[in-house]
Amino acid sequence: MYKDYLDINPEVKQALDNNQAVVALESTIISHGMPYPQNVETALKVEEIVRKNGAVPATIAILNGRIKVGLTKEEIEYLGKAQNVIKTSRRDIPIIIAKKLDGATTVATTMIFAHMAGIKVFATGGIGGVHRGAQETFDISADLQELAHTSVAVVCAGAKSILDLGLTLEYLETFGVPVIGFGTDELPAFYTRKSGFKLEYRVDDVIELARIISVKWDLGLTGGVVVANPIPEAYSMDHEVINKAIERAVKEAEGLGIQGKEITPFLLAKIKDITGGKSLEANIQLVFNNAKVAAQLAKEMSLLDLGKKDKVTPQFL
Ligand code: PSU
Ligand code: MN
Repeated sequence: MYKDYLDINPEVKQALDNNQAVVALESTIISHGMPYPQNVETALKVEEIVRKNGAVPATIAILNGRIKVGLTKEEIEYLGKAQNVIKTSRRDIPIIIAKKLDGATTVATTMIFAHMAGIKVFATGGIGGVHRGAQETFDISADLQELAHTSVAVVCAGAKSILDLGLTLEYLETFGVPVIGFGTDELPAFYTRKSGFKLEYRVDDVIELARIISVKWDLGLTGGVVVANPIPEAYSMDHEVINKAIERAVKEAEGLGIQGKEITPFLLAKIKDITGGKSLEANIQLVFNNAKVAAQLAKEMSLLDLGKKDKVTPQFL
């Protein structure tokens, strides 16, 4: 039974039992997405922002083979420094747990564990997607299949143009995943507010967002929702600068033959070097902004749930 493997932090447990707002946070961004010490500083600040906006943060990881929903400060510090933490997507979970290893959860895995714990809203930086050249490499992030099946709303700043954004949107459409622009008509491209890809739906406030997500799950339409929340104007990067950096990083990765799960961390680190650290600053700021919106959304969702006769939200079995 999944509960045998799961440790829910007491504060998170209490909030969930009392139908209070909780926001899930991932840990691959800590161990593989940002360098130390900015990774730890950012993770702690994100938790603070979630609290300020009325929700309880639950950073998720696997530690010594236990699924942890809600990490302590010390555990976040450990994840940020340790060298042997394994980037854990859906396929990796059973091995990491059975071997009692440490695993940092990707978007896919964070969604799975959030859903197990009963958390409906998750804030991150960017989701994985269909990689450029996937027609040949088949490199499509497991995040997309998770969004297809697991009922958690993911607040992100869109996806990086290290991915093929057009194909990523097509994939999400095929699998019935709503992509909603929060205050935007376009899919944001992580470091920039615009990507050139129009979205079908735009919502400007969290109340309407909560209603839409709630309707989906009330109807038994299981699966995730992507809330695409653009980076604040003040921190968004120059299109040309960031696109050139991405092109260069992608070429280098190809030249070095980097593949599979190593690609995203490699590109993130390369882009940071090429932009002299500017991409990291943008990355940090957009995560803060997503944490704020996610907390406000989680609050609205819990208010809506209070008014419901039956809790028909799909539960993990
Ligand atoms: N995008 C980022 N930072 C990250 C990731 C994506 O800007 O740290 C991580 C997330 O955890 C995401 C994962 O789920 O990379 C996707 O990796 P892959 O493409 O190997 O599935
Ligand atoms: Mn991949």
